[in-house]
Amino acid sequence: MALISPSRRLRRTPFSEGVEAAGVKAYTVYNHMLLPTVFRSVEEDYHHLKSAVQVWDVAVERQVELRGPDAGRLMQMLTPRDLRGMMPGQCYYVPIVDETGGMLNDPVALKLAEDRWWISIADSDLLFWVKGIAYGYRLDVLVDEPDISPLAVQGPKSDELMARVFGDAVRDVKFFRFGWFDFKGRSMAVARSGYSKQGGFEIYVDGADMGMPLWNALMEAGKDLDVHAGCPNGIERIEGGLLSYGNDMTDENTPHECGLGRFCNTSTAIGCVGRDALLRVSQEGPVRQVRAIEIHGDAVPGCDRLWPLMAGDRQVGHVSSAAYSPDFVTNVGVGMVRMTHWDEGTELDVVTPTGVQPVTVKETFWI
Ligand code: THG
Repeated sequence: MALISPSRRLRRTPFSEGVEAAGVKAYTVYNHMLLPTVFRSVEEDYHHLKSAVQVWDVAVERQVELRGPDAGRLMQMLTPRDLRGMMPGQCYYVPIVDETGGMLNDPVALKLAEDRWWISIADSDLLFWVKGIAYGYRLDVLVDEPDISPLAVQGPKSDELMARVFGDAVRDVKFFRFGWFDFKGRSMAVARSGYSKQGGFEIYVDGADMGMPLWNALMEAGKDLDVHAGCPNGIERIEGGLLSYGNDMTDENTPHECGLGRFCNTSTAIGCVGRDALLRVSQEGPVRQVRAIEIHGDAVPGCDRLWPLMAGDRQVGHVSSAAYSPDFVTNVGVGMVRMTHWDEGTELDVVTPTGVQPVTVKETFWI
């Protein structure tokens, strides 16, 4: 593939210098920013993520900040997940839908205070939608993108590394909770979360000037833990069933089709956009849904377009992400499958650019 020309529109991050020094081999574009995808090789990165600890530049997880008296009301307008029980210090995975119930983003929301929230977004320009709703409803709330850049620490040795830099108290942070921790005199939110199933933290680095000092401190403190620069891993995240907005779902899909019905409380999320549309789908249920797809045979190429799923000569869905898994010794995939063919064990064929391969539909992902 040709190179991407650098320019101001393709934003660097506060950690880009460290990422380059670590020998990044490939990037993707996410929220108009560079997101590393490979350091040593996708497979080497995968084994290392599962056995050691990695530091990830996930500054592309931009924050949409809501601040002011109507912040809570606006947040509840944005998502069908009921936020009434959410306390400051909690993170919620929240589907964001449009007026038709179509997915606009699948961020992590952080409640900092009753009147202050961060929405840690996936790859779509959610800021415009949020500003539009705030303005259209004349809400008393400020909506902007603050100078906050998440840095993830992921892998089985994350607790040890984080304790060395932030102190032992960081070990007590529970899954999808965050606390405030000091780094060089700056207070930062540190959550137990991240886009892998290997455990770890996300540090919401406050101020671009703190990027490289924190990156370097983590690399220095973790030398004997074999810390290395890493990034969301394309194999591991499929094994774990972590969905990728724009790849595995778009605004053509409802949360229920994405398997995110458990994060929707359509009857109690009063005032949320898309509620009427979702009330219908939550009662009737979706007619197609995300499934784990095991692809038999040779290692598949990268998936950069939808691959049709066929039952004989009838298309019954598609595969949207796939990779060869060294640990499960098979190809793992994410697909969207029609109700008639979504049961565990259903055998279908997938049409990849390199040929037709048999697949099995699975009820659950690998990890
Ligand atoms: N962390 C933060 N922001 C993010 C991501 C992240 N923004 C972009 C992208 N990732 C958003 N998508 C996801 C997808 C899955 C999860 C988080 C964000 C996730 N899911 C867990 C799971 O499915 O096992 C837990 C969900 C739960 O039980 O609440 O973590 O990674 N800051």
